[in-house]
Amino acid sequence: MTYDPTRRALLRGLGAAAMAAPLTGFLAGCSRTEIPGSASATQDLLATGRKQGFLRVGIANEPPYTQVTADGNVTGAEPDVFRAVCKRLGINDVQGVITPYASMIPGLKANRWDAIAAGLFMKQSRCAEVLYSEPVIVSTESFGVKPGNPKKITTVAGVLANAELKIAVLPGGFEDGILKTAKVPDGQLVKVDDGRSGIEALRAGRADAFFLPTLSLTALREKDKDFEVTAPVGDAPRTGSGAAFRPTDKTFLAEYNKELTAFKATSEFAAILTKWGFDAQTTKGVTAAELCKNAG
Ligand code: 6CS
Repeated sequence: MTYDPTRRALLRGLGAAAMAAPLTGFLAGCSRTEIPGSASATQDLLATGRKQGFLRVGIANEPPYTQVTADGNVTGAEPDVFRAVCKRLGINDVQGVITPYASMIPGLKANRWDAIAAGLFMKQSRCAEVLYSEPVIVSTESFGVKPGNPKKITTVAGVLANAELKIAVLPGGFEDGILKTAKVPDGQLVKVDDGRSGIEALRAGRADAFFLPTLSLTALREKDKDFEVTAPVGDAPRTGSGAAFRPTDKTFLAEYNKELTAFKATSEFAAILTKWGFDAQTTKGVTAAELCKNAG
């Protein structure tokens, strides 16, 4: 899987806003809906993917769900499974485009990428906009807290019960949605760009906790021991994710799910998930339909 450095360099240059804006300058002469190399302009994603030899996916950079290595390789549990299933469909390469979670679906609908493989957790509002594959990952949420968890932050209900508490979240992320659904006032939410800035907010005392998937916090703690990860949050919904496609790509989804189901029965699938710290057993019997019932 290759990471498209020119696009990253471009996006880095243009900053967050550019993540959502069409890169008109760079792609002079191209209409908004037709990005060279993007398969989105045609109805037949599979044929186009096979013909051009790759698909583009929206990703984050949040190990173990997604990771971009120093040499530009795009990996992590979701992209690795996506790549393997694409190969089974005769599409040998996948190009990753980093974007915030809140921009993943708008970018997919604006044909900036052909799919999302980032650990974008299923919930009602998202399932109403995109077609999710069957789940690849089932996981949990936790709070990153100061050593010893001095404010005893362990549940969503506990956050709601103490208006003093400030919780760092990714804007438009699943955790932001959980707190909003629980009617936690906006004033208690501290918006941060990514994992590292969430930990910074905690260290600087701008937040009392950072709400993120358990394994993402655990990965962050490998580099920075200055915080603790709580046990999975009991009153947070079970999270699950798979690849996401445009509503117009029903045919592709059907082919993709067929190969994914076969792939999930292989030791290679289990090996990918285990490598990234996930338990392949947890997806057993869990369906997209079920996870799409998650509120928010
Ligand atoms: O689906 C989401 O929005 C969340 N997913 C991951 C893997 N990390 C945080 C993000 O909020």
